[in-house]
Amino acid sequence: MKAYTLLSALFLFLSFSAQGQDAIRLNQLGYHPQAAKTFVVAVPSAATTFKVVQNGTTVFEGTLSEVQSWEMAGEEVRLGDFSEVQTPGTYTLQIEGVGSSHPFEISTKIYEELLPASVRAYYYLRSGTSLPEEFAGKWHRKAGHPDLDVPFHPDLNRAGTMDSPKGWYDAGDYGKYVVNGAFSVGQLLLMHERYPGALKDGTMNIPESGNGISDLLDEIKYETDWLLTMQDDDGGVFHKLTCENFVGMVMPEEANCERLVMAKGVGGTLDFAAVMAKMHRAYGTIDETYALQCLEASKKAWQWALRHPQLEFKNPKGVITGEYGDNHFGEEWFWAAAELFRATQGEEYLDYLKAQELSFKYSYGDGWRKFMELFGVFTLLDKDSNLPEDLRKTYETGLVNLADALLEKSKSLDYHQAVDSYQWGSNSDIQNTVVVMAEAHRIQPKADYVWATQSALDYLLGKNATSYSFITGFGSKPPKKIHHRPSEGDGIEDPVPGYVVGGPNMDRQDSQYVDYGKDVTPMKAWRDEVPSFASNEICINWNCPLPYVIAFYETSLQQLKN
Ligand code: 9MR
Repeated sequence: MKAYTLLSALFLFLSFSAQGQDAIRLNQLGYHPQAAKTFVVAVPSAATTFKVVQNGTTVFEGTLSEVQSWEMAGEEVRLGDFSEVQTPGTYTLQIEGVGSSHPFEISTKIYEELLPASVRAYYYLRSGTSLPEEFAGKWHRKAGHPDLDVPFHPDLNRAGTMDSPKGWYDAGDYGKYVVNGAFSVGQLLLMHERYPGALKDGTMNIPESGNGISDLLDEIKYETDWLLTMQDDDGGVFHKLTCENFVGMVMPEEANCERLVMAKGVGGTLDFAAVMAKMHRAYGTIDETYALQCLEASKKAWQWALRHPQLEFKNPKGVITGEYGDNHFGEEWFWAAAELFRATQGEEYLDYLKAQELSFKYSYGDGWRKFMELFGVFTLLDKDSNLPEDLRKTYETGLVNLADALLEKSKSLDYHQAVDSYQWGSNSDIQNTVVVMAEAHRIQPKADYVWATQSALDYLLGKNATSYSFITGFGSKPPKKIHHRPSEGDGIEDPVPGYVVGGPNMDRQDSQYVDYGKDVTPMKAWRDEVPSFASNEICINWNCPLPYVIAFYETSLQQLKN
């Protein structure tokens, strides 16, 4: 009887603390001492106050806001702020009738591990190589997909085969797609340009660590080496290398469906042109031969695009792996012209830029199709880009206006994110809205851009409508059941760390396999379930803003302090 009473008391205690941990939404990693420290209580009790507690002692008492109704989240919430607490240490929040939050840190080292992990995540996606334990820890694995002698899809009517080794797997699947590979390389190179010292040699424990070159650049080169193989002799770039269909949730070496090289398209070719010109700049002083090879490849791709300005890639009949399809190439033309102009100062590229009118709109969903126009702007607004003054003014105004519009939006929307449409990969939209603000900050610094960036990080790490951290291996309640073949196939409980999952997706294209419940709201349309390819997959273009966002946040927070 006694044991029974004790057990039920323990059960009550555990469910009470689980309730508090689910209801109190905060950054599960914690906060920098001088950060804005805000949280949300999603099951408002009558309580109007909260406590910050350390080792059983209350160090701060604060007042909760009035109840607010958040429609996209589908919640009644109260908000709290304990920015005044600045002493490093481990704390919890406590609210009467609700319970206790996850423990969190106040520390200057909050993002110390996540920054390199967000790029090491690409190492784990390397195709065509084994991942030895020395680098991959418990997620070590055999090599898969050497991608030598790969045949062409029958629609190409082309005899022979092609060698196309290396590169990263795109996502939870084992395909390699030029559009998304180039997009991700472009954003990682932006990180390298802005914060060249953030991931220097030796910071990521990858096989190239110790070679005297930034680990970030080494990881990027694993992908650009592959991208270069995808260029045909005429300059056009094959769109993808995948099987016709997706395989089961098995390890790379067991995923043995026939891989095929698919047709060329102008979208992928222009993305390729853009990143090769960017890589040329990044590698100029490191490896001149490689840098020149990249520039030549870029120019050749541009010339091919001029000859095929409308050639759209479409999945051949019977192929259902990712399409990365597009039929509007304005953004890709602009990005390629911007990078080629920056790399060569060529008049023909400048003429092209002059003729373009940009929209300066943020389009939600499918960032890999739409965001590159802004990549072009970011590149052109660097001081040494030699951009004519009138164009510079136009781009600066467009960018700052867009950033301010997003900032305003973020103040009024649920969980203070500048996103009003939660689509496939919404966690990348959350990040890219603040990338826009971070780039605007270079022109017109504003503390609010920094706080919005922190708010995006808070969201990704637990201050959101699901109460989960959206990054594998980080936070007290991270996703465990991601749609990622090696994480499922390796038999190891913890998924491979450092991945941002797709996030809430109101379109729920996987609802045939996943029960989202009745009347699920946009910000809750996420499930930690392996079959949820539309909300819980991981993908190279969703991780690439993260190192930049962290580096921007940390650097500018430091500047605010000084
Ligand atoms: O991220 C892509 C998303 O924007 C598209 O709406 C979706 C459907 O076309 O495809 C997503 O990309 C997937 C790709 O097609 C195949 N590899 C996994 C990608 C992430 O889910």
